Amino acid sequence: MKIRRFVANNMQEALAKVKSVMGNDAIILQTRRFREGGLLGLFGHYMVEVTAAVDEEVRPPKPQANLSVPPVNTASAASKTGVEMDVKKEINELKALLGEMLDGLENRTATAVTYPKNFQRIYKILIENEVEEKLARKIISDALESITPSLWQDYDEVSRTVAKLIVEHIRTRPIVFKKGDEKKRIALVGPTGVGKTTTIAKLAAIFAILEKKRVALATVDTYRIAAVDQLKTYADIISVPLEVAYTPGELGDALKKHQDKDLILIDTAGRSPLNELQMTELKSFLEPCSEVEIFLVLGATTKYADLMETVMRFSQLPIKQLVFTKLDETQHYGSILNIVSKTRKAVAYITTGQNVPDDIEVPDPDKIAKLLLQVSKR
Ligand SMILES: Nc1nc2c(ncn2[C@@H]2O[C@H](COP(=O)(O)OP(=O)(O)OP(=O)(O)O)[C@@H](O)[C@H]2O)c(=O)[nH]1
Ligand SMILES: [Mg+2]
Repeated sequence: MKIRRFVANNMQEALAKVKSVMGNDAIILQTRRFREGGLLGLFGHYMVEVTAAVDEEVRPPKPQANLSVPPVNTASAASKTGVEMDVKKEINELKALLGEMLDGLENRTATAVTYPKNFQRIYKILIENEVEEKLARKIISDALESITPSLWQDYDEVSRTVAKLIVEHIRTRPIVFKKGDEKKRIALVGPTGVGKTTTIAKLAAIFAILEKKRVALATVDTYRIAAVDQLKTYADIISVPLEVAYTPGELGDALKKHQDKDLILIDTAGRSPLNELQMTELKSFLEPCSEVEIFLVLGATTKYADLMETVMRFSQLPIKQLVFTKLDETQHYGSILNIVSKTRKAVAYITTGQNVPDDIEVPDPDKIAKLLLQVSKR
């Protein structure tokens, strides 16, 4: 880790210097305002000092053409004294800085960085809510940059700004019929047991009953009798047809048979993202159907690393949107933010329980941001 201090006339200038020398990954460790010039500390003007750090392997500082130091003329007593004083001053400043940083270290809990108070508090909440460390730092650094230092003491202002930055990461795109004659074919894919079939039942009920669309269901999950039965039960209750496709050809036939329908929802068998054979088979069903949009269903309770692995494996398919299930089973919504910011995919729906059709919502980015800024009840 490389640590450097930057002095400038104002915060914007100082942060611009940090960015240009240390890059976007730099972390602000410390900021301070001090009076320079004047007499006995009076009548000077304020300067801003920012101490920033960056992982050396991330981006080494660019060589600065104008930073070459003129050779010191050791023969000149006057200039030697000047240099000595400068060095002493520098050492004293570094000592003071080190002291402050060590204080910060003692106050630290699980976090590795110290930001100004309110930012540090919010950073900690984000980490507790399982926002990935790098993303949390980026959000906090962006917030530091966009709030004028005079408002840094205002917790609500900092929290509002961070919420706005979080919201920018979350795009939502539910199923919407823009034109009257628009047709949608949607397949839900995802790991075993995340809630694909239940979500299909919820969507079928909403569109068939509430939105009065013509809906059909199809399933390619034919490995277990129970899987077909589960969907058949929902299809009967909602009064929509269900097609069971044992081969890719049969899925094509089912889509053709129901070409008059506004919406066809296709259920698939839970696939272990680690099983290549299962993935290849799933691909063989969906690849020939170019009109089918694929939604990847992810459990909000799944560990971030496993979610990333799942997203990576399922990227063999053209994933259009994401669905997050089981939000009712977690208080830590960080993984949603982590995944959407990494994949840049929109979220179509979130589900919040087992009740069909009630427990499904179009995500509200403001609500997610608010939840992410709440102190965990754990
Ligand atoms: N708490 C909670 N449970 C849910 C939610 N969605 C689905 N479930 C439950 O999760 C379990 C599995 O749901 P399914 O819909 O069968 O999951 P699936 O992805 O189709 O499973 P496979 O077909 O076996 O891969 C069931 O007990 C559902 O009731 C949700 O939002 N919250
Ligand atoms: Mg299922």
